[in-house]
Amino acid sequence: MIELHSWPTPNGLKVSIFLEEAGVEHTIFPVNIGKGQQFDPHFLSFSPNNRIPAIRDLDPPGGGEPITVFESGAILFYLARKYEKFIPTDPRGTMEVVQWLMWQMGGLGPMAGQNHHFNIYAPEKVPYAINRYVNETARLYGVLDKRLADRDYVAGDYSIADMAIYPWIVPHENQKQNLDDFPNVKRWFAAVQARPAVAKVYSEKDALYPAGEPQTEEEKAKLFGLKK
Ligand SMILES: N[C@@H](CCC(=O)N[C@@H](CS)C(=O)NCC(=O)O)C(=O)O
Repeated sequence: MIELHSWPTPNGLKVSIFLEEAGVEHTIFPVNIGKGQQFDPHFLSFSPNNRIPAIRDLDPPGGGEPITVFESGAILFYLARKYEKFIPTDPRGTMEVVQWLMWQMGGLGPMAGQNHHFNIYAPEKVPYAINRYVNETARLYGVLDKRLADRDYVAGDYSIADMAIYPWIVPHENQKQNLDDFPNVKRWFAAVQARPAVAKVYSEKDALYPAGEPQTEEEKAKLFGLKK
């Protein structure tokens, strides 16, 4: 049994996509990051960066104590290896997937995340920051578009690299990106979106993660690191 400690953000949903695609039995433990639940001592004991998602594998390969994993890319890699799905086993194929997984983790995720922050959440509009992150997001979409020019998926067959990237393309409008400018990304996006497992994750997320009470100003300040 896999425990998924998560919230329906791009980094959280990529793990849900894997679990759904692979048909892995799991239990969701919502961690409402708007309400500060990422600072709960139990969650921090296996997710020391106070960020979702994290997993606990109660039946780890080889037995013994549960294996815990934080960082969504590491989680996808762990699950893909454990269930031998959505990552090739040969070194060349493995590294094709890992490179693009790392590209998402180190590039697209952080840049699009800052793009969201300065476009949507920042209390003041800072044109320099908005332009920087919108332009960098566009550059990364261009890299992805080029990569997809002569292949259906990012790294050979549909893999954990596609699962990691897709949730970060879903909010393209918030990121001030037009998919018509990236025709290969647009085609790929439609193909991933049409997968039954992906559609299921997105249609069920609101019911699985109840929003609860509205966020207070204090909780908001804590989430954005303005208050300890
Ligand atoms: N590199 C991390 C990033 C995780 C991350 O930033 N998670 C966000 C939600 S998408 C979070 O938990 N934020 C809570 C906070 O900032 O306190 C990963 O991919 O797992």
